[in-house]
Amino acid sequence: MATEHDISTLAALFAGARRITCLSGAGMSTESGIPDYRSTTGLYNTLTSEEVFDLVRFQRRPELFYSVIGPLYLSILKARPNAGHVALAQLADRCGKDLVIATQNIDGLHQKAGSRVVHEVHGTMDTLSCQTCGGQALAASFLNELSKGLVLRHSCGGIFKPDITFFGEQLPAAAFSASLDAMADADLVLVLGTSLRVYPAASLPDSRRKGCPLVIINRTPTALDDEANMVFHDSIGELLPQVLTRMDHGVQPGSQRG
Ligand code: CNA
Repeated sequence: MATEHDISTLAALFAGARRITCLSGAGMSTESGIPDYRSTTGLYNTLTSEEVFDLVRFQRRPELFYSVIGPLYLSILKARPNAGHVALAQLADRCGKDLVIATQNIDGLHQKAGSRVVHEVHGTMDTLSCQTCGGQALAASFLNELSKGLVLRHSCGGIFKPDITFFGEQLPAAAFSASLDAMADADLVLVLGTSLRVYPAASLPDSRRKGCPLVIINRTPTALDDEANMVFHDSIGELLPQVLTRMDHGVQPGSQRG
């Protein structure tokens, strides 16, 4: 658990930064009711395994993807941002920070919380592309089919694939390159709710400048913990709002090592 002193130190680090770049992962959204992959309650330990997001398997047997993921997809489309998403958005709006978010999440919740600069390095669930004609559609137009776990099809008869990055696909190049630039420009890097096990996204914080402070908030340890200035094995939705409140009460900018 973060102590009062930890919260003050983190608030001072935030207050002293101008350009904050954040890498977020599935743990950012568990408090919105969306399971992550690798926690004990995550998808890989409850519903399915990595192969459901394998591109070749999807192309051969799309029904295996939609029957498992369809109902979950529906709940993600309906999910609301949690206190962590809101606090992060307020770092820009209320605290005037130049905030860039590189997210591995495909749920759109950073944007729904009001964050304006969000690079979706694993794509988005909001849109679908036809594998035959390339036509696009909004996933929200298929709520009924998703709830029944049916394969989504374009009017041409082709199968729709969600615009998320499957294993075996390239990451969206523009989003990844913008994320690399934002890491290199940052004077504070935050890593929030990611096991840092999926590459190349997990390597993004390596592009930060030498000496740029790194803060990790993740319930379980990550491979970057040893490099970080501050590490919190806590809930993002509980910790971040406390840090914002501490900033509101006024902290002296500083960058103590925690
Ligand atoms: P992951 O490997 O499941 O890791 C999530 C991490 O978050 C774990 O280490 C948890 O300990 C931690 N965690 C969970 N809840 C919290 C919390 N409330 N506060 C702090 N830490 C928490 O997921 P990654 O994001 O690292 O893996 C990348 C994958 C997951 C990407 O390809 C995503 O597309 C994919 N994913 C996204 C979503 C989503 O968009 N919401 C959901 C599930 C998976």
